[in-house]
Amino acid sequence: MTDIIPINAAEKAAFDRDGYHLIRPLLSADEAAEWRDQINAVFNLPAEPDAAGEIAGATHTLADGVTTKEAFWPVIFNERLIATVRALIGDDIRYTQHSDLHINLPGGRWHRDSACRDYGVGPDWDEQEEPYRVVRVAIYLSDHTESNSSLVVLPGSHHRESRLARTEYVVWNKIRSFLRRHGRNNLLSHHFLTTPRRVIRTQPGDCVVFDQRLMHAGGVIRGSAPKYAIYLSFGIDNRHSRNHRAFFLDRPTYSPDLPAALRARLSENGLLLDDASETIQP
Ligand SMILES: O=C(O)CCC(=O)C(=O)O
Repeated sequence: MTDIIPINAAEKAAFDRDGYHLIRPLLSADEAAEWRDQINAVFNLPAEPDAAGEIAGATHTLADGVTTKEAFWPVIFNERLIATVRALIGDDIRYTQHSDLHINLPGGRWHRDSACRDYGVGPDWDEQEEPYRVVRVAIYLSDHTESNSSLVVLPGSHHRESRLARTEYVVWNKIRSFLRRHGRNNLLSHHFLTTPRRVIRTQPGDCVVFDQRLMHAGGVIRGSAPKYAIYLSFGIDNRHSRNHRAFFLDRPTYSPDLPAALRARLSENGLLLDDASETIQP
């Protein structure tokens, strides 16, 4: 353990209230550039500076890439990240997998990342016996001014949702799906009328830690440079975290077997979640 003091009481209160916390920056500009090149290597793309031109307009994604690609394991064990997640949700955290590597993931629909995505429906919303403390960690490696890279969140939507807000995101999502089918996804920015939204315009090395139940959307991308992101997940050692991992392991793109060396390292660092034993569908 190091002496990192990651957040203060006001930031912890804001996380509990709003459902997200921005670490700006988690990584230096040089580290962000190194991770962009590591991601390029995964997709057999050239290193920077040649990469930008070749990547422009193309999307590359690898589900569970942080788990399956050893080069990315240092992200899981980043001391500042671990200390911050502990300060936000509790000391007894585990790696809950649910990782991704993205280049240019197009601006997305409003959604939650939790297993139970409809507000109030399903065990993710039942905190009578155990608190829900599962977070998604989104590490952004691109500058908003060059790529329009952003994450849009509805603060507090992990705790409440009005019928009006629900109707509104359903409508926006229908419009987005329609535009997508017609190749016009980028036309529609992420407006929201019935509840405040926050647009986090990313700088390279930014990290957003958010409750998996928080309503969010990847912002529309455009510009001269690609948008790069690394995603992973942690939760405290309880049923909600097990359910979350089990939910994603049910998808064919996620790796049910942790690589043995990663399993050993997680175990040494107290971050290994016992095997997922149940799958709870939304
Ligand atoms: O592109 C982004 O920044 C957001 C991606 C996202 O919403 C997700 O992976 O769940």
